Amino acid sequence: MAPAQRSKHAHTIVILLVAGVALLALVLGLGLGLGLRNRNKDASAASGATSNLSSQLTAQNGSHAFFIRGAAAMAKDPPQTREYNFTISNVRGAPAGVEKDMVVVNNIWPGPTIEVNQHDRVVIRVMNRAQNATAIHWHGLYQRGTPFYDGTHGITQCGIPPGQDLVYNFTLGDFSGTTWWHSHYMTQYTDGVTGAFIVHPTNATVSAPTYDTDSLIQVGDMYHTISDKLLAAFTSPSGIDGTPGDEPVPDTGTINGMGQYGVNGSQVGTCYKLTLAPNATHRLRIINSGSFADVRFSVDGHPLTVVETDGVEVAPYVVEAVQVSVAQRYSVLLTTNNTAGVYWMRAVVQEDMFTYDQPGFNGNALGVLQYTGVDNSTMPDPGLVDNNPGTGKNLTLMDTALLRPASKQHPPKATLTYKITVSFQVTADNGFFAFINSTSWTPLSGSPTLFSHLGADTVGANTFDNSQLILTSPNSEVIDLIIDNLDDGDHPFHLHGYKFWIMGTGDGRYQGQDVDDVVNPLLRDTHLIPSFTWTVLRFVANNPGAWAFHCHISWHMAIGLLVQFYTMPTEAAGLLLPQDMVDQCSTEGASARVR
Ligand SMILES: *[C@@H]1O[C@H](CO)[C@@H](O)[C@H](O)[C@H]1NC(C)=O
Ligand SMILES: *[C@@H]1O[C@H](CO)[C@@H](O)[C@H](O)[C@H]1NC(C)=O
Ligand SMILES: *[C@@H]1O[C@H](CO)[C@@H](O)[C@H](O)[C@H]1NC(C)=O
Ligand SMILES: *[C@@H]1O[C@H](CO)[C@@H](O)[C@H](O)[C@H]1NC(C)=O
Ligand SMILES: *[C@@H]1O[C@H](CO)[C@@H](O)[C@H](O)[C@H]1NC(C)=O
Ligand SMILES: *[C@@H]1O[C@H](CO)[C@@H](O)[C@H](O)[C@H]1NC(C)=O
Ligand SMILES: *[C@@H]1O[C@H](CO)[C@@H](O)[C@H](O)[C@H]1NC(C)=O
Ligand SMILES: *[C@@H]1O[C@H](CO)[C@@H](O)[C@H](O)[C@H]1NC(C)=O
Ligand SMILES: *[C@@H]1O[C@H](CO)[C@@H](O)[C@H](O)[C@H]1NC(C)=O
Ligand SMILES: *[C@@H]1O[C@H](CO)[C@@H](O)[C@H](O)[C@H]1NC(C)=O
Ligand SMILES: *[C@@H]1O[C@H](CO)[C@@H](O)[C@H](O)[C@H]1NC(C)=O
Ligand SMILES: *[C@@H]1O[C@H](CO)[C@@H](O)[C@H](O)[C@H]1NC(C)=O
Ligand SMILES: [Cu+2]
Repeated sequence: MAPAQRSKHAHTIVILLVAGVALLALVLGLGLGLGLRNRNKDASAASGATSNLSSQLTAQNGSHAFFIRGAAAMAKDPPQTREYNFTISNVRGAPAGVEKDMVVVNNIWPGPTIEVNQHDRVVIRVMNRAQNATAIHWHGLYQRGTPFYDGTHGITQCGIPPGQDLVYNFTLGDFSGTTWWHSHYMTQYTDGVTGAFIVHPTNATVSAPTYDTDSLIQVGDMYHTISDKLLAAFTSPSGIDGTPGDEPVPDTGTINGMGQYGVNGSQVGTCYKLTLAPNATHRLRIINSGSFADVRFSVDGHPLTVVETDGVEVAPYVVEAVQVSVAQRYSVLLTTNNTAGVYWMRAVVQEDMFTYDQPGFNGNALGVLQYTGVDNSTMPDPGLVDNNPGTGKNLTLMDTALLRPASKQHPPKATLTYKITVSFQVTADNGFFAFINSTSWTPLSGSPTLFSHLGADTVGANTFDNSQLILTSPNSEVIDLIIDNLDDGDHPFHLHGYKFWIMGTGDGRYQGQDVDDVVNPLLRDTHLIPSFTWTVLRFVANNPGAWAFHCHISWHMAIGLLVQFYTMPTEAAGLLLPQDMVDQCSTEGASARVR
């Protein structure tokens, strides 16, 4: 829900930044390897489990923490099991200079990067030392044979209760490319439970891009307030700003956990600095791990060649800026063929969906691309900070409709069609909820779909408990999912367990248009469905399990914008559930709805 109305804050930032730049340059020049988090000067430890992030947070190695080993180095590793320990806790942090409550993994944000080869086994021990329950979703991975490790609270598991652990243990199957992991428990990921997940292909295709370095660019909007409070305000009868349904507007944006914010006339925060060798080709893996807004990423003076979307290699497509919706990923190649120097890197939070002015909002997150050998204290021209892509004169924005898989796609004909509608409504009790048809999803406490087998026996579309709309298909059906977005907002929809082909889109409602003649449609796992449009997505439903299809905007999912597919339920029911997961359901209890 988002009446279009642009707010105008961008210009206030210019003056503020200059001071910040000087400070930043000093800090980086000292070689503290931080760039990472701005240490809070007067951290006031809040209640209970909340601790002092400035003392807890371990600095990753400056910008180099976001370089990954890369495919060539990883190819030398034999197939293996890769183990990770994730400790979740409540902390105070100041990623963009302003202290806030966070929930993070291993005291860092973005959280630890998982980098593996395609056929490796991954074992992640999640130790929940936070105040609330959690569940970690490995976005975009198929979990074939292990749907119970998909990490979706209410669908594939009960939450991991505070104080308890859960080991996720799975192999990668067919997925390779750029993805991420995040909490799938309420709106918890908004508070910082996010990180990158990179899978290198073991059988590289002819079309595979070649590059000299490989690094991560995790971007997103960011809120200074803990998500619970924002959600409560959002769902209150009067809404967060007096209008029910107006989503919380973020405060700022970040690049790899760093951003800037203007406070009382001076800029606080740090810039992420990426140092790259000249005359080389560099792969940047852009991930929008934010909660609400699209982010437009660009690097001054450097065109970007898009080569991957959500783990799918695409035909090279040169743009000045890449627009990334929440939960989407793109790999781009950047050639350092400009004059050796320093350039602004920009992650501009898009304001199209914002419905009110957020005082102090700074959506123009800046980072620095520096050529190796250039003096570390050099900063790009402050006079250029307001040169946002899209407002410049000759910038070419990426048009997602022009993205084409490098390996030509021939989707099979659909054998089963489901149609759903997306809408938002104020209910009789003055609540504001999101609906798929007439169902607004809410997790059933202690009873996730995959464990209760809700809907497993009833092929077709069925609603249970007034809150669970479950679309069940018995065999390897080829499903066309037709979505009519009746809302005035855009929604980045994500399907768990699969990728889908984008068969067709158009204005208004779907009227029976033929979508079978599309040539080489894009395949991905997260797709932005614009306001008042229809979309047809197709997938081969051959992965046993219960899979969420939902809007990835944190606020929208939390108020119910989710439908479930139960595919090959007989096979799913035949899988042995890990006993510790079953036990955690009795801890969660079946007493009350979570919402
Ligand atoms: C937080 O940690 C820093 C560094 O150890 C310390 O200087 C500061 O006093 C601590 N603040 C609180 C409120 O504990
Ligand atoms: C970080 O730097 C330290 C000290 O220079 C080094 O021992 C460590 O291996 C580095 N870690 C990473 C992830 O690069
Ligand atoms: C994870 O933690 C366990 C228990 O503390 C430890 O034995 C193990 O070595 C750790 N694994 C990794 C990969 O850090
Ligand atoms: C998380 O825990 C805190 C403290 O117990 C509580 O106030 C809050 O409502 C909880 N949030 C959720 C989403 O359960
Ligand atoms: C992970 O699963 C494999 C295959 O079932 C099993 O052999 C291994 O012991 C498991 N590892 C852990 C840590 O549970
Ligand atoms: C590797 O990919 C090629 C081309 O896609 C395919 O023909 C071959 O079977 C694959 N090999 C393996 C071991 O997967
Ligand atoms: C900014 O100014 C306001 C009003 O004077 C004050 O309440 C607030 O504490 C100041 N914030 C900072 C970070 O100095
Ligand atoms: C630099 O490389 C890009 C390809 O990434 C190309 O489009 C551009 O024209 C080159 N610029 C110069 C100055 O050679
Ligand atoms: C890149 O290569 C060109 C041609 O070899 C050379 O003139 C230029 O100085 C190099 N640029 C940098 C930054 O090293
Ligand atoms: C810049 O900083 C890096 C490490 O932070 C250091 O290795 C390098 O020598 C410095 N370069 C210059 C030109 O100061
Ligand atoms: C287009 O971009 C080039 C360099 O990227 C710049 O020199 C030129 O002024 C721009 N043209 C316009 C009309 O903005
Ligand atoms: C949802 O509603 C539409 C329009 O009323 C209807 O055509 C469709 O069959 C419904 N879908 C499901 C899954 O019930
Ligand atoms: Cu949405």
